[in-house]
Amino acid sequence: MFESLSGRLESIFSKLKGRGKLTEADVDAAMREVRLALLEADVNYKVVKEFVATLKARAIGSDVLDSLTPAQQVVKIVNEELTTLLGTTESRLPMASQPPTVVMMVGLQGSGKTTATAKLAYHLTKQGKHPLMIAADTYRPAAIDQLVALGDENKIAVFSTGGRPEEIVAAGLKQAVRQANDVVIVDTAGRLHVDEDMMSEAARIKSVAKPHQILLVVDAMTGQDAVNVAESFKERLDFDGLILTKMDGDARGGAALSIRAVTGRPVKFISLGEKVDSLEAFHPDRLASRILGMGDVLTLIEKAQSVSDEAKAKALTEKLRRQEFDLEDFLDQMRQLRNMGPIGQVMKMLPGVSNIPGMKKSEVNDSDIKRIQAIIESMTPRERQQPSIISGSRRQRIAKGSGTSVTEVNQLLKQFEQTKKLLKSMTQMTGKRGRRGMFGNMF
Ligand SMILES: Nc1nc2c(ncn2[C@@H]2O[C@H](COP(=O)(O)OP(=O)(O)OP(=O)(O)O)[C@@H](O)[C@H]2O)c(=O)[nH]1
Ligand SMILES: [Mg+2]
Repeated sequence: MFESLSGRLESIFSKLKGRGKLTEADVDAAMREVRLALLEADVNYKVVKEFVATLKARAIGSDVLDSLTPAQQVVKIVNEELTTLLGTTESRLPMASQPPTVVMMVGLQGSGKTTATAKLAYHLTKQGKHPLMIAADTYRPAAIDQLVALGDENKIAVFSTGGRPEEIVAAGLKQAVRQANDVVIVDTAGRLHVDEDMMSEAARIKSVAKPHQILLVVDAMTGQDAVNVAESFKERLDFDGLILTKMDGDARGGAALSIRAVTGRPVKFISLGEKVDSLEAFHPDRLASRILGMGDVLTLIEKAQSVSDEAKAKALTEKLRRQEFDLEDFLDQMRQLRNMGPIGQVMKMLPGVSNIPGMKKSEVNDSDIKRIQAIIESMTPRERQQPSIISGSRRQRIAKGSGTSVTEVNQLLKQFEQTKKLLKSMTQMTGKRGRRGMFGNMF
């Protein structure tokens, strides 16, 4: 997700940071590069134009250029403006005061509606809701079976019956009331292109379902096509928010960065894979930081919390406080990270990780973890507890013992120090707020 844009922006800003004092011409040149990077990421050209104009107006002011850290100020401004572009605030799914809350999914064929229906339902069950999915796609023969199978697999209620889509929806809503489902998600049929047939069917379903929210599902990999589709849907049907799917395959990010500015509708969720648990709430601020390589620590924490072990968490917080966090804990932590799903995704959320050689992009995999494990297991217990004693000759011995190189051992030790620092600053942060366990729950 956003790999190419992220890489480009990082190199633009590291050049800028290398300069110290900045002139107007420096900022101007950097902004030209930002503009190109965004265009290459397939961001809508009007959006790019406005975005860069805003950035320039803010960055060329004397309070930036004359500040002690002008390059950092520029990055900060870019971060803020990216957040604004993506949507400023987190987009929630509002619940109706009178349940059930009805959500209607619309979108082109193959955009990911049916899977997104199940993912959203799954997401809501994690929040204690009891959703009912209504299979109202009578256009594609296997569509109903697909939703029923997803429901069975994930223990989510599905309503299906014969008849026309609007009849199915009416019957499904009655069932939801009978079964006291608090959320109803209606899966509808897509077509290959925006056409009259699809739009009128969607309108008929809308008039029966009276949805509180219409969510348009678009495939992020289709870039500006997704934006055009969204514009058509807005004209013909209107919708309340977007689900961007296949973000896992979208290295450029053009749709995500343009769609809100173009349609005026917020992105509410992004989907990062085929599995049912791959839907994430959309957080513009976190995504902006991720794009700028500043890491997405909050999402990491949330992911971690879902696989956390309360007892270990307390022990770790305690160790950090006593400054006893050692390489054993580090290894343990790495193993826990592996439990969190696609390891590359998780690691990339840590600030600075993308700068560690060999950890670049999504190359972090199980073999990296195995290497880390081999290196740590080649150390003596004392070395693991007190990494500061690992001298040059010890490093050579450890490299030999683990079948790695001294460089790899050095990298690991550096990464250990960075992690320790990060963890420490985070426990202090949460400690100050007096909230036990925000980060403590992590491991
Ligand atoms: N990699 C990846 N694949 C996805 C994602 N979302 C959906 N898919 C895949 O995209 C394909 C189409 O998804 P569906 O949910 O069936 O699409 P649909 O919009 O319901 O399609 P129709 O019912 O034909 O209109 C499936 O193979 C999904 O597994 C995602 O976020 N990432
Ligand atoms: Mg479908």
